[in-house]
Amino acid sequence: MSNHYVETRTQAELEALFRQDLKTGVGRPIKHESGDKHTTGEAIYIDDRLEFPNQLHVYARMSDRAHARIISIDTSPCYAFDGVAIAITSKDVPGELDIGPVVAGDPLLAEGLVEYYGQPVIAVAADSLETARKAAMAAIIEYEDLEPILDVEEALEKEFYVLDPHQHKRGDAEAALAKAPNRIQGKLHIGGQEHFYLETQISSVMPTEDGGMLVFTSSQNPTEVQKLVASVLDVPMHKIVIDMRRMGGGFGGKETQAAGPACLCAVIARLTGRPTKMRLPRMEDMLVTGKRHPFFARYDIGFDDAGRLQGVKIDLAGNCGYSPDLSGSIVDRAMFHADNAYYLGDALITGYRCKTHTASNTAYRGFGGPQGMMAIEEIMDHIARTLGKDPLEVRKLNYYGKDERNVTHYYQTVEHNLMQEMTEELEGSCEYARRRAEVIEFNRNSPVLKKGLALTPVKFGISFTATFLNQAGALIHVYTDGSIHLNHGGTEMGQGLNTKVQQVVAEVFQVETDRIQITATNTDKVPNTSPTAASSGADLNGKAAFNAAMTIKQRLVEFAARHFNVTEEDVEFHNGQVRVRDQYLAFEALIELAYFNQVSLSCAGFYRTPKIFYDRDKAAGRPFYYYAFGLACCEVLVDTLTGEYKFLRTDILHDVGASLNPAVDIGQVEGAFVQGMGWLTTEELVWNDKGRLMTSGPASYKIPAVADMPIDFRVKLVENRKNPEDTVFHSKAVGEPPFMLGIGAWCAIKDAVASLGDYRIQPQIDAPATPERVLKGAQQIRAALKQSHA
Ligand code: MTE
Ligand code: QUE
Ligand code: MOS
Repeated sequence: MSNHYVETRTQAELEALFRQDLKTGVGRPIKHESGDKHTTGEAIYIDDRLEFPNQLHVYARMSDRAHARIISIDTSPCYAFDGVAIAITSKDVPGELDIGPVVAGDPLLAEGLVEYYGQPVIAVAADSLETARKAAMAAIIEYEDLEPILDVEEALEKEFYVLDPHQHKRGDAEAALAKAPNRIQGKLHIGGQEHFYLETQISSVMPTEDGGMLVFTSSQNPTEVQKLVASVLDVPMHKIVIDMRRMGGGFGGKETQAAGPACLCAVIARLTGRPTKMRLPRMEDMLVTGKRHPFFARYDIGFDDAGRLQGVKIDLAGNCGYSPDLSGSIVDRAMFHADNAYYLGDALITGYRCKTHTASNTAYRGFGGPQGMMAIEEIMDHIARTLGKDPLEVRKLNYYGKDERNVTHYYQTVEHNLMQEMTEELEGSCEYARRRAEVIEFNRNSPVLKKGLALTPVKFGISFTATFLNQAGALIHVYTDGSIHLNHGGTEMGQGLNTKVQQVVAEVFQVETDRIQITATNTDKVPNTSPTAASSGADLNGKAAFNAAMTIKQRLVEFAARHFNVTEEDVEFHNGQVRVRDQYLAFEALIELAYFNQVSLSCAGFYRTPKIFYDRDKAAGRPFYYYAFGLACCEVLVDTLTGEYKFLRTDILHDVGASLNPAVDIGQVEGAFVQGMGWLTTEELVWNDKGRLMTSGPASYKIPAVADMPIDFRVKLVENRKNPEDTVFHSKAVGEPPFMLGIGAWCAIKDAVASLGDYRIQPQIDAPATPERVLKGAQQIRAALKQSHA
């Protein structure tokens, strides 16, 4: 037996293999890399890891006041419980107390003041979670209550902000409004949304040598956790290693707010010298962590008699909760999407970051974009009802067009706009005109049950608007047996990022994906990474891995040309084999040969997005590398005496450029649509007048279930439209854009209710359109009709 690679196949057999195509390369609908493990339960999440000996469990006692001064904290009663190791307050944090991601504002434990019901005040570590919880509840905390502000409109009125207002401006909106033939105003409340990842926030920390820590965390942002753990411990970042294999869902909720549990564990591990774990029970997770920002929007718009916008003034007030977190960028993204797919004319968009005494709201799929789009989609419906037109006609009339009608209110030109052709395609394939006529006919003969139909577009800007974040790294090793180790700075949260990056590397080396081992995201392999967010995980990390793989491949090509005395053009990789002029050898044979000839088989790759720039002071530039487009047509049946509804059918046409993996992408589109529909229909967050979140579990907070899906659900990806920009294999990002297709569901409900007033009255149906709100909208129209008949 030899340890060396021995070829047993003939040249003819190798050549035949060479001529076949790769089965798992780019563009193939292969299943998720962990799909089997997800379904059998073999996928390892942090809570599934073997526990370290002598490990502590942490429970944080939360504030039960929305706004209060802390008079005193007595933790001595905690120590009466057997198994309690330590009870800490803000004073025990050795380094920096604040863990705010961009600017300060988030103390790890409250100091002197609590600013929301649910804010962690003390943390207790014990040998079981149950003991830690009982002990934490025994501590004595005295408060002096202060007046909380809980309402976003009140905060706006009082100019109670976490950050300053900001504007996007084009032309003279006031003058355009004054001379427009039609002018209307309106208001809209848009609800928040709980992330409801299946795996709650969790971290497990092991103290290592030299004051270091090995941190397992369920985070979209390992580098930021590394930085914050180092900062609360007052050690350099090089002491801290973050390991992140997978999350049981993130959806933006683990972009900043995974850091809290990791930092608390690290502080306790430092103080006790023991390994430490913290996993938030569902209710604690829902009380402590922030959600999607609720928004209050108001508008004043002018349009011509056809329904074409001439000028808009839109105020977008985000309810940020008690601290800034990422609210600066989130409200910015809402403002960037206040146009959605439409040319606004002269525009003044103002974003407010309102402070309330609630948990600090954070990233959530779409990152403010969905809330910004809700305002303009409400405006489209409002124009249609005012003029008595089909809302789709008004939408199409306002689409970005050619020449001067293709520049956004932040001065980016909308290039390669697919909206018009995609609308034509979906209108045809979903038979919009025929079904519109049928819906009108049905409603004429049905006084109580009403059908609604809506076809709504999505245009979503791809890139972090904080331009520096658009960078990524990767690390590839090829071992001497031809197996490949792949690491990159992105994180897997179920979205299929690892599968896609694996396919990219498979394509470059022309080997099947089973030869490529995916490994945990790790800060000591790829440093200084951006969060996996803004839908750009595959765009950025796919390119970084592509660059690393291409470098190794080029070394192999140069080596083979030299070694076999041929030209570089004579060396070709295909389907696991390498052709060297007219000779064939297996990929692993070439790798072994390269190793013996001292060729480096490991490489780090880097990528930065080209072309983008943005000057926030001027509110102008090209913040987005490109746009992703999508459309949904939703049909609903509403009972206008109860407000209940059922979605009958949804047709989606969505643009992912040249798909890296159509199976994963269709899964993303379906999941995002249903999550967006849930946001705008059944997912209602309710706080009481003391600022306590009353919907703190699945019994009172209703996410969509299988039976809430449209009965007939048809999802199609745009064909033959690769991304014209030089993205990884000309694909487009998919993670967030289809979330906003859910707006079609909300518009369909409003369409059904508007039929009560012969489509001439716009019902006020704030989001989420729960049955109660739908019923109120129906009653509003019935009352208006009664008044006009009297
Ligand atoms: N899909 C699953 N299954 N789970 C998730 O947590 N997060 C979404 C989206 N799709 C998410 C998901 C969000 S908020 C983003 S920004 C993207 O995935 C991030 O991954 P990507 O950039 O690799 O697409
Ligand atoms: C979309 C995003 C993010 C974003 C901008 C987007 C995001 C994010 C940040 C951000 C901004 C400034 C920082 C920082 C992060 O901006 O997720 O650390 O200093 O974290 O358009 O998803
Ligand atoms: Mo997604 S909200 O950008 O994590």
